[in-house]
Amino acid sequence: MAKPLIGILSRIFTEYDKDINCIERCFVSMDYIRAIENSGGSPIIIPLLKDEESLKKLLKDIDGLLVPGGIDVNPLRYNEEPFEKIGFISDDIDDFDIKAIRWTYELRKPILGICRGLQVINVAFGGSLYQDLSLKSGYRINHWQKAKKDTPTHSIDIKTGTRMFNLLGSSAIVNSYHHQAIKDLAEGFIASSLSMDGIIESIEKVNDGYVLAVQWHPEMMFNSHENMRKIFIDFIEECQKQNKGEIS
Ligand SMILES: [Mn+2]
Repeated sequence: MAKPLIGILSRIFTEYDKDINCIERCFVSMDYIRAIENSGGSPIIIPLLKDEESLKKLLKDIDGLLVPGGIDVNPLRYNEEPFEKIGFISDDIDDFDIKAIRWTYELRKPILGICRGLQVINVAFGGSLYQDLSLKSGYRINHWQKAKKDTPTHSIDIKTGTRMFNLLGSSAIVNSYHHQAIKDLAEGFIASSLSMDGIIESIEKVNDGYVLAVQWHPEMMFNSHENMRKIFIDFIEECQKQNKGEIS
């Protein structure tokens, strides 16, 4: 059986150089590529396209979509004005991510979201975000660790009966690099895990289609933590089952 083709949505890096001026480059972090290829998938980078026909063509060709980390989602997407602690935002990247997520979901192909991926999936399906964790009242733990990228720093409680529970069991310790989090969870999803300060650390679509997303970075923990490999292997196995469909 052929390996499933996994599209990874790219990000934009603007290089400032005194000789070249600012050059925009399209990239995907190597950890995502390695995690997919070491889990039995064939990764392919999807460039930040504006042409809808070209994007749909690529989404029809892939067997699953990985929505990686990145900058903040524009709060106007969930009907909020920007708070002063909002980070970098880009309408081009929001348009690209949200279209790719909705069309891939229409095709009922599996979607795995990581970090911003979780946040933009929640917004694409009608949910909202805390623009900064300081806006959530009460006890808070550190969600931006000062430690090596594969160091697990905070624990999560995983809800019984969820897909994440089947993969990781009732608890896990994860790495953490986020200053935002889900506020209102999109309809049709459940929060499959929470940190000790009540932040939603993973979500999954209930019943209809495979959409699974995590707030931490399992791709950075892939080599050193066997449990994190299970998330990618589960996603790749699900992609293997897919038949190619049509976008309406
Ligand atoms: Mn966290």
